[in-house]
Amino acid sequence: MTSMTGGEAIVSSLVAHGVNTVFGLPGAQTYGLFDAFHQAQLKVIGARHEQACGYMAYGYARSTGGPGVFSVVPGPGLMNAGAALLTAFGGNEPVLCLTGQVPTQFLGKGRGHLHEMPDQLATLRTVVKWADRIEYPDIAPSMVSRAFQEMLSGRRGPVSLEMPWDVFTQRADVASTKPFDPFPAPQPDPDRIKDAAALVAASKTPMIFVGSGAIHAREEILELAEMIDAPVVAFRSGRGIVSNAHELGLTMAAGYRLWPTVDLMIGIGTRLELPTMSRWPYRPDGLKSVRIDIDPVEMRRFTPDVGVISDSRAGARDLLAAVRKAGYRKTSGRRAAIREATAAAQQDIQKVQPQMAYLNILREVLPSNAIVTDELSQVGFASWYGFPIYEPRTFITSGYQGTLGSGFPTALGAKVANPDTPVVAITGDGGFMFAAAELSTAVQFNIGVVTLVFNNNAYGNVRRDQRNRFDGRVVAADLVNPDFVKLAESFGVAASRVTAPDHFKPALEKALAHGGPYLIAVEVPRDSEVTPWTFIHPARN
Ligand SMILES: Cc1ncc(C[n+]2csc(CCOP(=O)(O)OP(=O)(O)O)c2C)c(N)n1
Ligand SMILES: [Mg+2]
Repeated sequence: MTSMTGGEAIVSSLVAHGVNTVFGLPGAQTYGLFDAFHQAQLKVIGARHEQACGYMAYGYARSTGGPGVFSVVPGPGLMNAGAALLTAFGGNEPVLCLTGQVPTQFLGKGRGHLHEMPDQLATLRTVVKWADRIEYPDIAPSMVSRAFQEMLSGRRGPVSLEMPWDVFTQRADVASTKPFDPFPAPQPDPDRIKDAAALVAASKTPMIFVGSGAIHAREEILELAEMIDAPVVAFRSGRGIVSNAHELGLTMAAGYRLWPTVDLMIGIGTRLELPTMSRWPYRPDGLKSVRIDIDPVEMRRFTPDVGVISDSRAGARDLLAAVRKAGYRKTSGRRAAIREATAAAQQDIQKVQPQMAYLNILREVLPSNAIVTDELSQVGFASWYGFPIYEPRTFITSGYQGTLGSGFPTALGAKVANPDTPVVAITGDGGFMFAAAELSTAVQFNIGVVTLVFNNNAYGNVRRDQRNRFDGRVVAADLVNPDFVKLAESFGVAASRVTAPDHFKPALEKALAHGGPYLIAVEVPRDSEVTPWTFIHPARN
């Protein structure tokens, strides 16, 4: 037993779980926590808005595969971080949010104490996987262990702990932290595996879909794909599990060309958004389906012919063994068809200009392990299929949340976690400005992210939709912007301007060589972009 404050008890538990970096913005309730961060010599990255704390923790988690931790004040601070928590929830990322509460004596009274909200814990529980309150210092170690267990078990996700204001500085005797083992994952049911293998054996043209839940199963998945000549398609978070440099690692644009011929889809650790939600407009006749997922609820959301509820690695491993035993007769010409689909897609997507001109240069200049974050923007959308990815965790998007404003702060968090890896944020002028104040954070902590701001002086995607669908009427979609180069320079961030793809390569090389934070403002005439949607949602324009 050691005498500790509530804040110190939380921090000693974080340290026991291997945490050495936290993102945070302090306030009255959390002074005791931040002082404990300081005393424990954690690296504390401050920010100019709570959304950035949450997104940085998300970028940290996604790029490393380990937990990202952030702290914000309760109420408004927490709500400011809400979009980032939702993003981590959608992306199944282990992000721990530490926040405060009103003092114990005011809990639940509704007196209107500083930052009070009607039922913070209830609100939190609707946007994270698990949340609880630490009411006394001595229960902090077991609560923190529980938080890590929840965040890292099964389908991963964000969690949150709140502590009343007075408890952060209240002293008690606290026992040392014992991390909890993750909850055991369900083992693949051998009968289901046999049924799945039978479907695979009967299939001539299988296609594998992967999501972030399959990242740790990449070796088994590649072996399975090679054994059955199946292309492996990822939408966003599963990209890089099978490299786009591999013949069987397909972008969605290439995958869609083969889709009409597919007779079996195998989903591993993925929601199957592309083939089963509104994106790909039809399902081939007679299509069979197999899913491997650790989350049983997924089987209810889209019920496959055979569902295996297990960790993706264990499931892929057992399926591989069962298919090997059952034997698989490859269809002659399948590899050639896959190669042709990739080549044809590669040619077809070049019409998405000027986005592809920029993306081609970006890929040519960046090393294969560089980390890129996107924004919902004309270049960001095109990057989903037009920017080849070679390693998992190197392409960080906001997933199905599509949270505008996430890209730049997410990149900052990824760079904090990977200081020696080039990190580039692809943003639009609209999305970048959500968190432009974090240029200060980049300077203060020397976070060398290269930010590309594609400036079309509009919420360009909204503008196109409005023009196409509402008789040309545009509302709240045009933007008046600062001079982005001057803006960056005024923060102390080096910057340059590019007005055509021809000038992009030297500017990018210079930015990467600079090492510190850098912004490239790419001027793109309004409405000049070819729609990127053709290859994401073939039925819309
Ligand atoms: C938090 C949030 N607010 C609003 C939107 C709706 N939205 C999607 S794309 C977009 C416009 C993006 O503009 P910009 O970042 O400039 O990219 P562009 O399309 O112009 O390249 C908006 C407002 C969103 N996705 N997320
Ligand atoms: Mg724009």
